[in-house]
Amino acid sequence: MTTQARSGRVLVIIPTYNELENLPLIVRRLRAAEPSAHVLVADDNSPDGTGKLADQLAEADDHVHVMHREGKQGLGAAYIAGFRWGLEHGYDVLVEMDADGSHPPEQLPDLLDRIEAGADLAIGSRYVAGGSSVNWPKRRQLLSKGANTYVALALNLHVKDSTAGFRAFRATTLEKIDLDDVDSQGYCFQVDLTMRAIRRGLRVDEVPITFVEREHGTSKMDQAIVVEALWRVTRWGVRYRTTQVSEQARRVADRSPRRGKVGSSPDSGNPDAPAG
Ligand SMILES: Nc1nc2c(ncn2[C@@H]2O[C@H](COP(=O)(O)OP(=O)(O)OP(=O)(O)O)[C@@H](O)[C@H]2O)c(=O)[nH]1
Ligand SMILES: [Mg+2]
Repeated sequence: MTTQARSGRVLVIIPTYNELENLPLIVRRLRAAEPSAHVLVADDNSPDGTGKLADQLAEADDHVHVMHREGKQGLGAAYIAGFRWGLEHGYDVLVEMDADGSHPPEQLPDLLDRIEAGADLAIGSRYVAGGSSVNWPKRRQLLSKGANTYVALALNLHVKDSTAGFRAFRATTLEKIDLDDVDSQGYCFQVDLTMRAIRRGLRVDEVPITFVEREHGTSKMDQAIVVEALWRVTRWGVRYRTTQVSEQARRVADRSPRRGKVGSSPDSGNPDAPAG
């Protein structure tokens, strides 16, 4: 897909924690792939000096910006801070992209094209036709596929790769999904935002991407991230199903001629407010 003139301003947010080797490579590729896009590096005071390197990149290129954060607070918190910065600065499309090369910047134009075609959220998906994972260990593939199957069943999302972290949001999408009460991280952060978009009736499209295992640096993925995802998704799933059942019961009761009308609470039918 060729890069075309964009109808809105695009900000690509790259969260970093110890990505010294990867950051210059990814920024260079990104600037070549989508030259009009701006970049915001959201660094959590990386001990390896990634933040300083980001400053040097920003000095040399007016399309690169840096947000220095106090310490490691998780991927989700870094993205939320980056989204807020982007919304305050008037960007129309905000993109999530890892620094480690797993999300090929050369495929960003495909995501942006999908936004221009009307999507409110475009997800770079490994699990739609044409998508794939390269060099990913079997164990990680199984975990990812298992997580996506569980999420799809528990939350009824109809998205094949709801944990994917390469995605483009319209600014209006982020404004509609109450960033204030998103406090999930890692895998779960991505599921959370996907769910919020879908429950609000927004258009979520999946675009095939080739996910590539990182070559430099180390993964920040750990057991705590998996456990968090499991318990939060289970809680959201129970809440979603409970709301569905009570909605169904209310509809049946409303239709019954013998019973009086069952009162409805103001927030009934609103399964979209994931708690915690
Ligand atoms: N600012 C910030 N960035 C983070 C944090 N944790 C991870 N990142 C960045 O988020 C991106 C994804 O992290 P990875 O460690 O690659 O995790 P992952 O992609 O889920 O897992 P792998 O598939 O093992 O690479 C990378 O750019 C990291 O540097 C954090 O606490 N703060
Ligand atoms: Mg990674």
